[in-house]
Amino acid sequence: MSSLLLARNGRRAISFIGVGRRGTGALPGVHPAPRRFIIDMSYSAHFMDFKGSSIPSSMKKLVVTKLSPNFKEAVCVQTVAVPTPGDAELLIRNRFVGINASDINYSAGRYDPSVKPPFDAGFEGIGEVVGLGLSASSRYTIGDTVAYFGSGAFAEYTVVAAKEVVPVPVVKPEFLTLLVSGATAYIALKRLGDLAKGETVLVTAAAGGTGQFAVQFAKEAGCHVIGTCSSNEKAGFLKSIGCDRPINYTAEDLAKTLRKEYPQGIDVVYESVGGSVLELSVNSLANKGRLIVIGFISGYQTASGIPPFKGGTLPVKLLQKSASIRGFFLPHFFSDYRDALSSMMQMFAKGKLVCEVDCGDLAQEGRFIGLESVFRAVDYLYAGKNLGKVVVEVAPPSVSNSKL
Ligand code: X1H
Repeated sequence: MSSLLLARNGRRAISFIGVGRRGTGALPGVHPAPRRFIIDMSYSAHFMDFKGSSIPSSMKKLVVTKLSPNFKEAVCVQTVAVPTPGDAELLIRNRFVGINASDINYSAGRYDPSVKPPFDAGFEGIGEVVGLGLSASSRYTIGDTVAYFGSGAFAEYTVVAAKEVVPVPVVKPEFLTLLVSGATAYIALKRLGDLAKGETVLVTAAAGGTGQFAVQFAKEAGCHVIGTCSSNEKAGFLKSIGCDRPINYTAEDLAKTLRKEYPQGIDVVYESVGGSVLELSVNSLANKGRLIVIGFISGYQTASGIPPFKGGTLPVKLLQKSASIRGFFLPHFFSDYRDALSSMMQMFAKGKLVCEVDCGDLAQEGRFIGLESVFRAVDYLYAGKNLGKVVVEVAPPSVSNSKL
């Protein structure tokens, strides 16, 4: 416990009162009482270790101040005090944060309509533990490298419950791709896909954050994989990760290609676009086909968040093919999460999983560095420019920690 101190650099006074040998009052022959500290109990739940952490007194974070699917209108950068972790919590210095299409569903208040702004934005981060509560210290210590899936990630520092973090061997953005994007593909295909060897799988937005994983997991299951994308460069990437038939829909007609090359239909669709792409996907299903809705990005920027869908004949279409449409929302599959992550981390360690990261190196204003660039990164994703998972580098690596 001696390395755990009751203070944080420059922010909290060390809260003890020393009694005993202080001063000059000891009488000859009378042994003074041993040095004893009376701890200010108001800090007892917050054993902070600032050894090498150099935590500043204030930090920047992104806060939703007004509900809107327009991220720039909804969110502003605020300078606030660095938060203090509670007993079972960790204070994490974020090194990278992940951008998700759903960041704008969150900023529009769609996750929980009863929650009113202001609230913190961002779903996922990776970085190092720089402070922790007493009971969290049984499993974690300062300098541990961790990733997490939770709210308030768009900040220089985030407090996260210790039970919600995943230890990672190093702070690499590749690990960040697994938390939401990878886990969504892994669990959705495993639980809802019912994939069998030799089946045909269509992945829409296949070169995006989650699509890249769906392609690889469907290949792993022995399926023939078709992937849609918007450029030849992305089609080349899809080929490189094993996609059998990349379709650049800006160069060839998706409906025609599917009709011509897959007359028997598609067994499983991993669908994230919505609207006309969802309609086409439903119409392309094979007998006993399964369509998994993991999102519908084409609607998110609208007021309702829902793209138009001509579903009038849907019951007939599903019945005629004994087909089904299933929705997937990651927090509902909490019990599958740890297994999914450890399996994906092992695959990555063995070089069997590509986790493509797009930090905006080719973006107009360059690499996404610093929290302010979250705005650009969200625009970049919605412009369909990313190849792989969009990641923002919040801060440069800290020199004190070699694992970074
Ligand atoms: C409690 O269940 C949910 C599920 C989804 C609460 C909110 C949502 C949500 O906002 C999402 C969402 C979340 C994750 C994801 O990968 C995709 C989507 S799409 C979506 C949504 C979009 C527009 C709406 O009007 C409602 C939900």
